[in-house]
Amino acid sequence: MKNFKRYLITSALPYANGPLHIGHLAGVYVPSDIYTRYLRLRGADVISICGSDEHGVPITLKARNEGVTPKEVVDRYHSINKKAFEDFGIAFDIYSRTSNKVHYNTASEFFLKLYNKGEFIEKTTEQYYDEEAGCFLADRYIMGTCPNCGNENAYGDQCEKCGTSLSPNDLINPHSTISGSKPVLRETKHWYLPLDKYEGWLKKWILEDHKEWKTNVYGQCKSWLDQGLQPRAVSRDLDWGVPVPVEGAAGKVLYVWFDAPIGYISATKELTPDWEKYWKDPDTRMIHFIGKDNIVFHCIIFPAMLKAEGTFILPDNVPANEFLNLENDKISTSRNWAVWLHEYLEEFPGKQDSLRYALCSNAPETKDNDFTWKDFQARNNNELVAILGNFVNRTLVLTGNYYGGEVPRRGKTGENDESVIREMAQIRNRVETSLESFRFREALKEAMNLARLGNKYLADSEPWKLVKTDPERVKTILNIALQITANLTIVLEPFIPFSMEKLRGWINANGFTWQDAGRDDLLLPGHTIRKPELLFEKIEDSQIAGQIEKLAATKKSNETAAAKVVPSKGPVTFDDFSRVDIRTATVLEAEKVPKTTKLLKLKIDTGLDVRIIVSGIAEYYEPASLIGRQISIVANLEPRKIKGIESKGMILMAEDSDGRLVIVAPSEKTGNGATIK
Ligand code: B3M
Ligand code: ZN
Repeated sequence: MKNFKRYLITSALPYANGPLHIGHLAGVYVPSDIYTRYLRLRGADVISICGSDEHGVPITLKARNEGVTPKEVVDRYHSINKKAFEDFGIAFDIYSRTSNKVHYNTASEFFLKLYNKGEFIEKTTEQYYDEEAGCFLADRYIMGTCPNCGNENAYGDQCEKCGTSLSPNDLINPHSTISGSKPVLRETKHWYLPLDKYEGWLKKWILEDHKEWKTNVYGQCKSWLDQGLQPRAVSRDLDWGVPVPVEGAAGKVLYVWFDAPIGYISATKELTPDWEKYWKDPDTRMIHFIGKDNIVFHCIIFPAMLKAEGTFILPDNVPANEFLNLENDKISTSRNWAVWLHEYLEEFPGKQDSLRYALCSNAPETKDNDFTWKDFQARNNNELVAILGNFVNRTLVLTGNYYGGEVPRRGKTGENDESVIREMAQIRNRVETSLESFRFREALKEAMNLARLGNKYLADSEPWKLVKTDPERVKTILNIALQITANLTIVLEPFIPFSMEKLRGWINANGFTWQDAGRDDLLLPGHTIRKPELLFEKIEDSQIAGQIEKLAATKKSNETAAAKVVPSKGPVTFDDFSRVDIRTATVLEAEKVPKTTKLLKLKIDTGLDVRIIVSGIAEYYEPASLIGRQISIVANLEPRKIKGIESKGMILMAEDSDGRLVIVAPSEKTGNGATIK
């Protein structure tokens, strides 16, 4: 790998439209913090940048729902989130915000530079407009049916069900999320970044030059690039955001995904007058920590913007994580299905490291993972308390008891002592290799193995028994145990910084660097240590039961709420209804649509004909289980191409409030083509 002079670490700017939860920490901020702390320990020139993303529809929608201004929303959550990061020891050098003046200037200048270089395409197109609310409907202001999977609640920018990225014009039966009305098309002008122009360059830069990127990241990039890139609008008709800084752009702002990544640059400017060396010197290594839903923006769109601008460096790696679930269910702000950081701290005061530890041990690095309270308790009690805490406590207490807190001199060492010293000498290399490849779970495991080694060493050599018969030997054992303890303060610092700070205080040692890890002479004979307190406390069953009950109550209230508020669709005429041709049919063949997770291609006998229908039920039904099964279909729905397959009609399903689908079928067998009325 190239030798870099300095590091620029960025962490995704969270939207300031709600508080932070464990998913944020596990996916983005604990990993970026671990990496930054490690680099700092190495003495590297590193800055860690973050801040609030304060623009975009997520903010204005929240404001509208609460009947307050967007500014009130972002002010509130900016300070809540800034505090939560500080409380959890996420050590950014700056936590800025995209509503700052520096950011407005930086983002406008960036846009203007591209504009003046002729990098944008200016296009007037027809877009949906809400006549009642008097505004264009961008992104999440418009909902409708997903053309890909039939989900009726797809947003104008994305269908959350099948993950397809959409534009409002793709939606079937669109409606405004502001007024609920059916929008009309109106002309409007926007600026587009011609991503297609960068396709060849991006293919080489990512697919050839960055084969080392994590497979989940590389794979997503490849799939985007294989599908071919289209020009992408970088402006929106909204009144909240950075105004488009050119003539004739009244009422238009920069698209939030255009301005937000520029926020990394603005925050650096705010942090240091020397910002250019971090952004423009190719000897800087820039790394973006993000969640998987942000991959395309950080690996394709932002790099294309930077390339178009021409004077900035590009990210060297983008170690995106997958998602964390909570007790087997997707974390969701609207359903309050989350562990909120500020609530955690109220309920487990002072136990930041327990959460950091559990989240890192179980981080969703290669696939989505599940956080459970039981696992959290087990990690705390069986690992932090029983292994690390126990080892440190025994070592420090015995040193206090036997030698008044003075580090004893090592005498003659035997094979077991030597082997422990040899193992310890490997620790730096082991942890470092994992950290450098962004495998933080593995790195933490390696670091904890040193505590395991220490624990076993004490258990095997039993100094508390030997002290009467062989006091010289006990000095050797405790000297080595103290070296292990000192090493732990180095290799565990990136993961559990609060506890390691305490431990450094107890052993009176603050100046170690990463390069010291592995040494067996960190604490010299005669150096004094202090009386320790408990490093970790057990978490009781009753506390865990309390958390589980709280979630059960949330689930229950969501269910009642969902049952109550299934919105009615408003009346249709009998004529309208009878124009829908619903009938029975039988599945003849069923297979998965390649490269999709949700779609099945079904060949069915409708009584009228044999035809193909593509349906989004692959998650709920095995293809083989459907063959021979009777179903109900809308037979006269206009044919539609889905993933290149002509789908003629739609299968009727019942969808519960969790989005689970079941087939609606005649309760007894009837002929194919029987009409349903
Ligand atoms: N605010 C999206 C998110 O929170 C977005 C990240 C911006 S990073 C430049 O998922
Ligand atoms: Zn969809």
